[in-house]
Amino acid sequence: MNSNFKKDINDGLSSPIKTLSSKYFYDTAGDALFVKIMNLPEYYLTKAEFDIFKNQTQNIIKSLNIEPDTFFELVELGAGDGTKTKELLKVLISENYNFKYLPVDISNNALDKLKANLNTELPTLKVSKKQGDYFDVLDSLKASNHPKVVLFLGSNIGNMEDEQAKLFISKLSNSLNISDNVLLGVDLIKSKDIVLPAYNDKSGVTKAFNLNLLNRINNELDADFNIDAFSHQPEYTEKEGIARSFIVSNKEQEVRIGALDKVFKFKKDEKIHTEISRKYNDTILNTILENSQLKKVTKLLDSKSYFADYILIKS
Ligand code: AVI
Repeated sequence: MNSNFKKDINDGLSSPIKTLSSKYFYDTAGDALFVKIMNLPEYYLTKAEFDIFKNQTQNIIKSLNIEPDTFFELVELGAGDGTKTKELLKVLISENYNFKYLPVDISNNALDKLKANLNTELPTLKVSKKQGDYFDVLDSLKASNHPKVVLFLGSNIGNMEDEQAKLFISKLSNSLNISDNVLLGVDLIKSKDIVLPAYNDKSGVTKAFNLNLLNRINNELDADFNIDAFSHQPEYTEKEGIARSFIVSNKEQEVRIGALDKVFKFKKDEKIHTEISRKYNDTILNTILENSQLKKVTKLLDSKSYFADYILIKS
């Protein structure tokens, strides 16, 4: 990780338009800040998807190609703390479905916590954790021929550029067998007055989450970023349907990164692009699915129609 991290930081800060990848947000401090984000009043995404999982569990189950007597694997990519999934797991257990839950996450720490929590709350559930990057884990799905349901929730796909999302979906599709399902959770395009506060909360947690990337570079690559000399700047246009986060330099300054033995110059107001959070509608989803064998079965919405869980089938 460290050598990739070092190379990516060097490439991103050396390019004429500076960028840093949002995949590096999630160190221990970043994980904890993201948990706080999910509980913020402005961050509607988690609450909206929880509403679908809590109130439409039967609709989810009906739309999946599963039978109580046929064993299947329930794989979750980027499982996190499993709060939403537990609503589904509880009902599947109470209805005697024969399945195993396979949470996948980049963080072993998050997986251990989830497994311990599930052992206590749902002691009869069979759980097998897999640690890794989801792109890499997809290949290992092919190893078993059991029917599968793959959960990819939380609008995690929104943090990919469209080309990358297409590639990911076709790789996911190729790793599945005919009739397997995918449950894809996406945030929907809506007005700026709802989306922008979710990325610019009053209490400053999202600001700390974005700027934590500079802390991480300081800690892991021996850099001397002065965090107070940079600001958090989120942007969103409803027309495009993409929220973008930037770190902006408050003044002309130089930062030394010891591990690269290099000094980077920042102009006053120069931006570093850190994240995209793409919002979806049916047309955009169709484009992403275009070159895959995944077809839409159902679309489930929360009570405010802010968020959608699409159920897809490989055909
Ligand atoms: C993880 N991901 C879907 C979040 C999002 O909404 O794009 C990450 C996040 N970034 C700022 N706030 C939350």
